[in-house]
Amino acid sequence: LVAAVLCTHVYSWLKLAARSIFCKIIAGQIPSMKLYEDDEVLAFLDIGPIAKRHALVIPKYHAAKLHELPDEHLGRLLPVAKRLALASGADEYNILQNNGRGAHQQVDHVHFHMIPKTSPKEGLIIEWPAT
Ligand code: IU
Repeated sequence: LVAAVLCTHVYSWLKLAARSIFCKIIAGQIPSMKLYEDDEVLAFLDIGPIAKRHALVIPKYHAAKLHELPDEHLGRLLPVAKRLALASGADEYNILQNNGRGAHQQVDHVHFHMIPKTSPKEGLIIEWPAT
């Protein structure tokens, strides 16, 4: 039994090690400024923001590029990005999603950027469903 438990741990560690830095953020192994979380999606502040309240929305399912993400895991990504834009109070913002180094993707885990151009509000943490 001990060997089985050990194997399971080593296996899940290896699986995690093989995945992305965002998987480690999801697993809580790397801290992040969380803005929203549910069973499918995590949103957090970008560590290298190009604008105030620059946020990222990621699926918990690991896929490096958008075309590798099964449709059933696409569900709440854009609605959460939209909700973050609303929560930032910005009426001018970019939603960006890069795939591949040549397309400026640095982290191989699907993510949508929400980049406000104007941020009149203080907060970004969102409620779901919206009240
Ligand atoms: P890109 O679309 O893959 O280029 O964007 C990756 C983003 O992930 C970039 O804006 C980084 O600042 C951000 N990021 C992060 O928020 N936390 C991290 O630990 C790492 C990158 I590595």
